[in-house]
Amino acid sequence: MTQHNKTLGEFIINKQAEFKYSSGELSRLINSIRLAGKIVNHEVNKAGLVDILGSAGAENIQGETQQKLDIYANEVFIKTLINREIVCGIASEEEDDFISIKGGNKKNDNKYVVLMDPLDGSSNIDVNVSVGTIFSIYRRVTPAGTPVTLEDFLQPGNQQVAAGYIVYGTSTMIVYSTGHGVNGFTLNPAIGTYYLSHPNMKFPEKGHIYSVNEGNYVHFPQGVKSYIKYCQTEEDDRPYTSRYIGSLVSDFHRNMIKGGIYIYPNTSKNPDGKLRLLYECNPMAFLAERAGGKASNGFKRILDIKPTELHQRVPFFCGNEEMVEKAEEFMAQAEN
Ligand code: P6P
Repeated sequence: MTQHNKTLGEFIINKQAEFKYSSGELSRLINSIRLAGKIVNHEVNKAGLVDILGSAGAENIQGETQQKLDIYANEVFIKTLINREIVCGIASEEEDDFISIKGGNKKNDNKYVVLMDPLDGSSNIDVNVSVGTIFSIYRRVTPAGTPVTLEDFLQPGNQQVAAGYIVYGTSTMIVYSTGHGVNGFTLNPAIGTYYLSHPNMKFPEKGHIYSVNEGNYVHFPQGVKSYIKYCQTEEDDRPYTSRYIGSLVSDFHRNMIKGGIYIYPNTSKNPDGKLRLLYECNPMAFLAERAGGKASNGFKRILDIKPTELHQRVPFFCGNEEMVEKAEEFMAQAEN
């Protein structure tokens, strides 16, 4: 990557010029996520060296033992967003309830709410496997100047104004969309600057990778079992390759670049699936569709699901449009 690539800051300024009515708040919001990502990246990259590993003992609302980096990342993103006085509300996987935020003038007159999974895949931290931050941005729907309510967070994913992720991997990247195309920026840690490295990201026409935790096979619905057998059958361009990192951001990122499908279905253990609709599935579905892919719960477009709870879970099928549609075919057949 040559250093004359556009920086994220230059890209945001250019993009803002395209939105002539933009107040610049969304740009400032993306910028604050950029900063928080750099701070978290610094800790994630040295996690093996300092005593920040291992569980902090507390449990989050998901009943999962929180890794110390989970808590740290959550605090960094919340503090950065509050300090920049850009959002009027935040919901996080690590927070039982949403947070209402007053602006500098002690009023709730900012217009955006952010939903996030501050450190997805955190169970991989101790084994040095890449993890990520996922974020989703909406305009508030309740009156400006009043405290946000749950209604501002329970919007369908088709109302998102922006979404993205930061992947803390062999290199740190921020990948996001404000609705027109998906762009990836790679951090040059030596100077703390993100450079446009993956412009206009699109799923390849064909995908040959399927990502699912086959250890749960016996608990899968019949449609998923049939689709997995289809992927493994020697016919046409199959068998496909199985790749599953156990970190949604990493599996999604690889599949968007190389072509593939990620599935986390409902199982007898997790009857609604494991992934959370608001701050995992909706933002990834927003990106997938703008990269020419598809995302559903096996039957219905993820972005059209009307949320009913902050931490609700949904089955998740996401990736190449052709692969998701084939999986949906098997799901429909199994229903009939
Ligand atoms: P399992 C991480 O906890 C996560 O939410 C996703 O990032 C990941 O794809 C999935 O859960 C892994 O779950 O049950 O296969 O370990």
